[in-house]
Amino acid sequence: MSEALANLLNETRQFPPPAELAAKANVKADAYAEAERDRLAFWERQADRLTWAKKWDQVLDWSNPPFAKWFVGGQLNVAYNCLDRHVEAGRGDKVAIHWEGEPGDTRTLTYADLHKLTCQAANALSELGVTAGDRVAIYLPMIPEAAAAMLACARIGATHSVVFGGFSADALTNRIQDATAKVVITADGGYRRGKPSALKPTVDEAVAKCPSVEHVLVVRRTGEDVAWSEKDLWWHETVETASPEHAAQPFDAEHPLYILYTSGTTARPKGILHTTGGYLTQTSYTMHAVFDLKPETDVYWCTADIGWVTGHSYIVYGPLSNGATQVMYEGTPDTPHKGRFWEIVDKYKVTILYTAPTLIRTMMKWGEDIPAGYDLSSLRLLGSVGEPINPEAWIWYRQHVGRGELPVVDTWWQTETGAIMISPLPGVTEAKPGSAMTQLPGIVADVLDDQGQSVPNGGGGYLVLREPWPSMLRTIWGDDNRFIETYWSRFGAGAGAGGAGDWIYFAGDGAKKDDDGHIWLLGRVDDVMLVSGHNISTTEVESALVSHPSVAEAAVVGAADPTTGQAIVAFAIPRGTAEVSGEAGEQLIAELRNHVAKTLGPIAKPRQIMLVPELPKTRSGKIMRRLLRDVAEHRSLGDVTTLQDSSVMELISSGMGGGK
Ligand code: 6R9
Repeated sequence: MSEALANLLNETRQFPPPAELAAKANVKADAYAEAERDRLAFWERQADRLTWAKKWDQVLDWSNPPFAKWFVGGQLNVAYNCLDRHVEAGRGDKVAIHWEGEPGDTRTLTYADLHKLTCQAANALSELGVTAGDRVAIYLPMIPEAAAAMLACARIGATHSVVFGGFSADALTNRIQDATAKVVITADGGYRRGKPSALKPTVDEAVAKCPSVEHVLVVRRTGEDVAWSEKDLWWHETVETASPEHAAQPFDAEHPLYILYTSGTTARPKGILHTTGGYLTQTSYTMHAVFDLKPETDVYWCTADIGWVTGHSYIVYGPLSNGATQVMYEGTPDTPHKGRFWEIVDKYKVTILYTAPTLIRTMMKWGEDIPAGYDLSSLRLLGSVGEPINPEAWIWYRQHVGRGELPVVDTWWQTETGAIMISPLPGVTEAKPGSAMTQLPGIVADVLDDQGQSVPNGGGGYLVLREPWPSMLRTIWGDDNRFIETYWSRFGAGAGAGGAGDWIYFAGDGAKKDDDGHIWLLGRVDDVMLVSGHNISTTEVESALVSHPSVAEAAVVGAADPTTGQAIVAFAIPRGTAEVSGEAGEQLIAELRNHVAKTLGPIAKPRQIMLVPELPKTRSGKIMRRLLRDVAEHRSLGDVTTLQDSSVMELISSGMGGGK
């Protein structure tokens, strides 16, 4: 990427960790040097945080790149590490999950309770003929059974494939077929936006097309009527009547733990495969290091859905392997009112909150009076994941949720990486708003230019990972070639003749190093704009827009332009109080265009800005710029199946042509 991009960045604020947190932090600054001295020995020490049935013979086997094997010869059981060992150590009465249903019903599960339910589910699955290596699809709302189902699979060595409960029958069908799942675990439905939302009919439609499925286990959550077939079994009649005695067998460190499909931009989703020992080592360590988790006193809450990797790694495996107490919430942030999240923080005295920029920007739009109405004094650490967080959103989060004093950890990672890779350490790093800052100890990240050269500080390019890491994906399920092509063929040895040398993982994200060498994520490479020969990142223009007091959220795309190649087209959601109709709207648009030009330079001035009420988002909350590009270029919309709310696009398309 060009120098224009490198010059855009101008965020200079910096926030050191609170002294008390720094003094008591789980991980201190020496971890970096320790890992650098001997990376593999460092990861061995982190693997030792787990309980192994058999110790490994070799830390890393990288003799057949890019197919990695970690902790070769080692054996362990993931569910044992997440449950049994805490119970055996006398912590069975400790709360594992404070569950809050959307309608306000609650359940409290101790480690002993969750252990019992998991053992029963493991026995039930075994009785249904599920054995190690079989695949089980999980299509559930955010209820404790989702965690128990995943852990039950892990316990018996079955590979789970969790499919987000908002996905359609087609999406579910494709995923069940790709993994040839033998059993589906679902529910009659869950609660969304104040009413029951059915799941079972979607499963029925999918299972009709999936001959591999032998049984469907159905949790009763909403109590609504469901159609019933001979494959269906009620969870409460099958699992809850099964024996609670179950001895966890150890599995090989490289035994497949789960497949998780990334929606991606192409039609065919990629089944990302994660395995056992390395995955648990890194999710467990990063939970301890990045969230500074103190299992005795912390109450942790990750607002993600279990259908995403964040839910896998930081609701199930990371927190439970560390013996955390956590909150799990079934519903939406504005049901029955816009203070619901803060009410939950207040009620359970949450100390660590992990959420997404899309949520933070929504809260900004709703206004700071809402969090101000609750007691958030229990909080001590805030995290962000999923998209680049705009500096103003970061500052708002710290100010209005974090009392202007809490550390914010902006954590960069992917379904493919399995665990957090780039993030501040809360007791060490002087964080800069908008930057994920530094590779974690044991991780080797870099930013390369088009030629594959590492860019100097101040330069921008492509984010890569130079060394294998324990929780890395092992392949794309059933498609090794696509694995190599997608991630390993852009740079390094995998790029063939021109790219000799080491194997380099291509993350698909644009990034830059600032003058101190800190990393700033700039959005997906596909989204980068080329304006008059200059690469400009969507993230930076969006952040400039969000830094204007009248803008809550913005999305920026490059649209074909006869003179500049691509021109910047922006979509902005005004903040609650901004006047946006008629002349006031025109005035605001003119002001915003100038504001961007002033903040980033004239090259980044949008050709056109539209004020919109909403933005198209994936179901995991990421902005779908591809669809906005279709609108900006007056094309009919491409694949909208992963869109969260399809009415949004109609609203935006019908308004197009209005803004200047
Ligand atoms: C964990 C997760 C991965 C993509 C990733 C990047 C974006 C995630 C980010 C971030 C900037 C962060 N992303 N965290 N970008 N800063 N802190 O979200 O996994 O759903 O696979 O998405 O999300 O573009 O490549 P996944």
